Order: sequence, then structure tokens, then C-alpha cells
Amino acid sequence: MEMNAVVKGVCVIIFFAVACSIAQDEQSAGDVQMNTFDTACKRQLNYTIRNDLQKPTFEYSLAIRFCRQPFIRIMEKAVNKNRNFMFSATYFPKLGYFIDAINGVRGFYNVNKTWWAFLKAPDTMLPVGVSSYYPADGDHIIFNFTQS
Ligand code: B12
Repeated sequence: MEMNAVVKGVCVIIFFAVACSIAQDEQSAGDVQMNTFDTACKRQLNYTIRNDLQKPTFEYSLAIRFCRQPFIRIMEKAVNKNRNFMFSATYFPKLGYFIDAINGVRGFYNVNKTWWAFLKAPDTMLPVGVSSYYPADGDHIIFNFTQS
């Protein structure tokens, strides 16, 4: 009888541990308000936006904590921390979001071949876009304003 109670207790603890871990992974980082799970997201990356191409040039970096989520969610978090990271994007079927502009600087590929390249530092072109790339702990991700 007593043993049954112990087993039940252990099951309840395991259930809550699993439920919390799922909730942590699925929470939206785009939420403006920090929630209680946010502090539990232990992974960290550095995110840099760089425009050496046209004036006013800039480079800003942020360290961001995150859970398992696509990079676009981390871009939303960055905007919540610092308005310089504001961006706009266009959604394409299957591919997800294409980043058109960051910090007010827009690519005009069809006019002058400028665009925002999505890189892993120092200069590796990522093979997918921001909706498909799930960053790893310790990543340094760069958006570099580029002219082809
Ligand atoms: C041309 C092209 C570009 C041009 C688009 C500019 C333009 N206005 O033409 C430029 C050089 C800017 C570009 C950039 C990128 N691209 Co690109 N691109 C292509 C390419 C060669 C042709 C697309 C096309 O013209 N299709 C024909 C038109 C009629 O259809 P469309 O739907 O209107 O095409 C549009 C979209 O494809 C969009 N687009 C282009 N690339 C990407 C990438 C993503 C993630 C999204 C959401 C949309 C998108 O721009 C096209 C023109 O408007 C394809 C490969 C292919 N053969 O499809 C790769 C391709 C779509 N690109 C790819 C990638 C990875 C990127 C980048 C993420 C690379 C990077 N690491 O920076 C960036 C996007 C970064 C960002 N700012 O979000 C991958 C996507 C893979 C995936 N499953 O996510 C592809 C499939 C190439 C590949 N096999 O690796 N790209």
C-alpha cells in the first residue's frame, strides 16, 4: 500500500517535469512580456546585424537566451530588447520568411543586387532561411548587408 503511494508520487513528479520541459520548448519568444519559463531557456547565442555598405553604416550585437526555436523567433526577441534590430519580412510558401529590411535598411535585389545575407560567423552562408534554421547553443549569427 505504502509502496503504491510512493510510485504514484514519483509518477506525478515525472509528469510535471515532462510537461514543464515541453512548455519551455514550445513557448513563443515573440511574447513581449517575459514569462516565467523564459529564465529556464538556457541556450545562448550572439546575434549581429552589420551594414558596411551604405551610410549610415552600423554594427550591433546582442547576446540572447533561447529555447529550441527557429531563428525568426530570436529576431523577435532581439527587437523586444533593442529597437535597432527591427526588421520586415515577406512570407514565401514552403520557404518561410525572407528578410527584406533590418534597422530601416532594405535590400533592393532587382535594382542594385543588395540583400541581407544570413550567416553563421565568421562567414558561412546558412543553407536555409530564418524560419527553418534552429540555432545551436553558442552560435554567432550575423545578418550582413551584401551586394552580389
Ligand atoms: C534568386 C535567389 C535568391 C535571391 C533572391 C532575390 C531576388 N529578388 O531574386 C537572393 C540572393 C537575395 C537570395 C537570398 C537568400 N536565399 Co535564395 N535563392 C534564390 C534562387 C536561386 C532562385 C529563386 C527564384 O528566383 N525563384 C523563381 C521565382 C519566380 O519564384 P519566387 O517564389 O518568386 O522566388 C522568390 C523566393 O524564392 C525568394 N527567395 C529567394 N531566396 C529565398 C530564401 C528564403 C529562405 C526565402 C523565404 C525566400 C527566398 O526570392 C525569390 C524572388 O522574389 C533559389 C533557388 C531556386 N532555384 O529556387 C534560392 C533559394 C530559395 N535561396 C535559399 C537561401 C537559403 C537563401 C538565403 C537564406 C541564403 C542566406 N544564407 O543568406 C537568402 C535569404 C536571406 C534573407 N534575407 O532572408 C535556398 C532556400 C532553402 C530553404 N529550404 O530554405 C534556395 C532554395 C537555394 C538553395 N538550394 O540553397 N536568394
